[in-house]
Amino acid sequence: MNLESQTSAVTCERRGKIFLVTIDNPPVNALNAAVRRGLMEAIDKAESDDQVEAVMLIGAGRNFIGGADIREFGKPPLPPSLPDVCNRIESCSKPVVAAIHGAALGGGLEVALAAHYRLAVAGAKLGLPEVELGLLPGAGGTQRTPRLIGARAALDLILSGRRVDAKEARDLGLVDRLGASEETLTEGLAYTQELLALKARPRPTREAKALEDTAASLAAIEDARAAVTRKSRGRLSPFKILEATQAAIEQPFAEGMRTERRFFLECMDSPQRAGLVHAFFVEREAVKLPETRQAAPRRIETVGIIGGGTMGAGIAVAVLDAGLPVVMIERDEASLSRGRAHIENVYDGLVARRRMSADAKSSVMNRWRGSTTYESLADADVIIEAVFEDMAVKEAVFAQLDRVAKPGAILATNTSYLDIDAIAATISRPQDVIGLHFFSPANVMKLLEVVVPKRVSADVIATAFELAKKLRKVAVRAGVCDGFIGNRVLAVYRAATDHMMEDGASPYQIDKAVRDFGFPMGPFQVTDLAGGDIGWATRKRRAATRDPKARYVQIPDRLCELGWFGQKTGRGYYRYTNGSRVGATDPDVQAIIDAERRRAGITPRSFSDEEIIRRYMAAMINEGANVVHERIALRPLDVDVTFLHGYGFPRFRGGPMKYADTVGLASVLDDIRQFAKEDPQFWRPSTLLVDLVERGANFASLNEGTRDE
Ligand code: 3H9
Repeated sequence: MNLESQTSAVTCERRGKIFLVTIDNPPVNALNAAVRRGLMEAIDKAESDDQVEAVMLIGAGRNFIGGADIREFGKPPLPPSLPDVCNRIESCSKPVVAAIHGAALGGGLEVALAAHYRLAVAGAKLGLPEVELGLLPGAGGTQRTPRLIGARAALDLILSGRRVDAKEARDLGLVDRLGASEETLTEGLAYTQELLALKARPRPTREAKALEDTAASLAAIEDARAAVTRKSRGRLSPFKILEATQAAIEQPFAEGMRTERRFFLECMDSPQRAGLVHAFFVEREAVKLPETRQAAPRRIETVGIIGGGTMGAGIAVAVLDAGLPVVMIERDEASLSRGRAHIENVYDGLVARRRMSADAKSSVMNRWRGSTTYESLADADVIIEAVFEDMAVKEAVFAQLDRVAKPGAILATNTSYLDIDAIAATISRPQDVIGLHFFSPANVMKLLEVVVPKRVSADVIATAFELAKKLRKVAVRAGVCDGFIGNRVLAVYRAATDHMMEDGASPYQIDKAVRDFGFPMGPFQVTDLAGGDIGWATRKRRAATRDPKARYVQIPDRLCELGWFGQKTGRGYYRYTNGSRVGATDPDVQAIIDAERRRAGITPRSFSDEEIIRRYMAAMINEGANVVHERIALRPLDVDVTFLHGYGFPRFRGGPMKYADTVGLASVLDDIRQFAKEDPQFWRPSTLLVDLVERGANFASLNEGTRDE
């Protein structure tokens, strides 16, 4: 018999003695106010219906429940709260079963944990990923999970945010039963029938006993605290997770729930939460573009790669990992076998670390084919060139591609600064030419700048985004200019960094200030890692066109002239002894800096860490604004995503443009105007920044379609 449903987000139906409650709130069944209300009412109904003996919760569509509704964060809370809903489910006088498929994440898993019995089918993903959003599980997750599976396992889940599959969930004790098939409804109903036949009673998780060994539980907290202190310095929610879990050990359930709530609200109010939620949404917004909306992608079944150097091999690994076949072209057999060796090296590393079997490696390598003739690319749907960064070399490659590629094949260049409009103009099919700017190592780095020349067709752009998805990359649309979004902005804040070094801050102080801000490495450590010779080559290339009035710091050139290119030569800004990858400060570098200051007639002054960050960020934000103003980035969010995934920008700050909104654009502009008094040539406020400040607006207002607070 069908019952009237309470809300369309939660529908109820009686199946014999079982009250079937379906959460149906596309796309991921997030627990918005309507779902919460619906769940409350469903339990009330089940309880008051004499014919009902058990309740079963299930999700419609591809997931059980994707979590609390992130779009409600930062808005006034609407009753009932999720902890109240979970408590209501747990206190139901009839057994409640959660039948889980797809995602049961965050609040979704908390709902399942409030049920009395849990079944999961293959393909289910269970987890408490709140920490990724700067939160802690706030609907009993920190109280019920450790009671159910013990403090150590619970902390591992909650602090990592990792998702576990159905089998691991069963092994951990998070679920009681694995479905024999993927038919969640059938499996769930059969399990509930079985429980009824056994006269199973409600079994509140709050009464579970996994925390009984208090000493062992507290030891787990201390171990986790040591790891958090090491890895998550400056972050709020991991520390609050520790405290809330400790409360589960030391406090009665109801008091522990109040403690959890207090910490949850504290995290909710933090700028870190706002930054992380911003990052979550902008990653999804970045792929929503006029072109991806209007055009369907072309087919991608085979990828051709020209060049087997570090970049070409890295791209090949990314493509092979996505399950696609690769045809690699090199100029001769020797270069081809070097290319193959580069790829095999990556997989051999995985095999050595037991992250891949030898069989899996050979089956991946079976998808790789090498050739020294362009004709072998005749069947490729996408061809990516990763040859030497030189216009004449690239043009020669594109002439060959024009000759051999099949009609409709996408011809991509991995250039990091060359004019792609000019490359496209040299062949007969400019509509098929696009930039795919991978970051090194290309099989590891998440960012892919999709660089859009003027004449490219919309379906090529859509295909590039589709390819990025297959490669599990985060793609950002960028326009053509020297450096596109990322490297163009980098060049500016890197110059500001060199100015500070020449004016009196040591590279070591700057690196530390930048790390303390949240970057994994400072700018000089990055230079040492990437190789100082790369920037040196760029500087030489630009020397002829550099504005003679622009300030030019020569310290990096002095180091390069000595052959100090960083880690690979054992010396750079730091000294690397015995192959160490951790550098030591170097008095010789300091002496070179001192000499350069004297040569430039600069009396060094001291910088506070705070001033270093203000200058570093002002330079980044100002050029980010220029990039948006010139439509190299369509929206500020594209700059944010670029920096989050290609440049180690601290995710909890949301990206440079979000950070600018957080500190206030007027204050950033004030800083720039202040700095301009010493160097008006370098510090020129972006027209867009000035305009936004005059209008009292922020960057978020330009992120049409995103949900910033
Ligand atoms: C929490 O639960 C707090 C509680 O402990 C305490 C409360 C008191 N809300 O990723 P997709 C949207 S914190 C609102 O492309 P997929 C997403 O923006 C939450 N919207 O799909 C996108 O919208 P659009 C803990 C959400 O199939 C669309 O759904 N939970 C939410 O690749 C499709 O998303 C999490 O952190 C949400 N919770 O992956 C889980 N989730 O189409 C976060 C998604 O307009 N979510 N959307 O761009 C995920 O991990 C994935 O989205 C999921 C689906 C695996 C669920």
